[in-house]
Amino acid sequence: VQLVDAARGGDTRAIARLLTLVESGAAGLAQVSSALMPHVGNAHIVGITGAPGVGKSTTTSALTRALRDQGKTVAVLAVDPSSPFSGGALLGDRVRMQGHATDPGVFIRSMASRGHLGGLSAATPQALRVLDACGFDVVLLETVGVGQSEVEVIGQADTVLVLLAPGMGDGIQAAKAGILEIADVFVVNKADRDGAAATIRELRAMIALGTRAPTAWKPAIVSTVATKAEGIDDLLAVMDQHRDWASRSGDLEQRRLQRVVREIEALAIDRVRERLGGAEEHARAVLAGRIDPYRAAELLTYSL
Ligand SMILES: Nc1nc2c(ncn2[C@@H]2O[C@H](COP(=O)(O)OP(=O)(O)OP(=O)(O)O)[C@@H](O)[C@H]2O)c(=O)[nH]1
Ligand SMILES: [Mg+2]
Repeated sequence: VQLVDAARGGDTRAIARLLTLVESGAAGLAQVSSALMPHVGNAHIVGITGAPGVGKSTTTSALTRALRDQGKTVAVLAVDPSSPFSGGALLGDRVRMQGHATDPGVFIRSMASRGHLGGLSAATPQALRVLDACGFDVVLLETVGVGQSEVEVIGQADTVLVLLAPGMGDGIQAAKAGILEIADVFVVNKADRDGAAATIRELRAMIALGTRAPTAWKPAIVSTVATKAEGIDDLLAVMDQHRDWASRSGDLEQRRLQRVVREIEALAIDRVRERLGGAEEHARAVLAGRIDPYRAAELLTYSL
């Protein structure tokens, strides 16, 4: 709890230590969590996702610079749900983000899943809470890849940016993972390349065909050249518009509510799982044909 005070006072090492606690799922987390609670709810959490190489890290860096120019403080949380270790991609990101290394208004951290159950989906909301409570105006939550776990992680954001690049055929890839449905803003990056206009047309057509309710937010499309910071100011403006719309319409509150519902359920399920003990003995009985899986589930939950 002292650690929480230090972190809120802007002590970068204290923030980092809190995040390590969260990441490792250490005991004492509940106490930390409750100390954070009175201070959360002010940060704008912006998720950034898209296929590998589309320009997420470059965009994150450009957004960070532009937000700093507006006088806002920024935390960047790079999350890699698919690999248990922070690999090369994140290393490369460190190099890209180096321009912000000496700026006390910017905090950068990467998280990998460390292989434990429920790992990142459980750790991400806590980590966001830490950064929110520490007073960062904007938290940029960057994921690697577009799989199911990325959708889960990015679902923690108030505003979701989905990055595409011309000619990568990733529109369709992303659609499979369900990421298009959760986009609030489509960012067509690498607009300096051929095919950007075609990608925008495809997106417009897709949005027009979409099944979202008429009162819902209509996903915006912004084109950028992240390497030259082109379109970044437009992107910031759209991010703000979305945030304003979301708080006015009640969408933000609804999202936050659903997020906490999922978080509580996940924590509760962990507890139940702990109390259940192993199912292996019952599994053997099922395999041997002595009982069926329904009966096994009954036996397993008998003591709950
Ligand atoms: N031409 C062009 N290249 C870009 C643009 N934005 C990023 N790049 C380049 O694309 C490459 C990948 O960019 P990253 O920002 O690392 O992409 P990423 O999505 O973070 O990649 P992963 O983390 O590996 O998934 C780099 O070489 C960038 O310099 C752009 O707007 N135009
Ligand atoms: Mg990256």
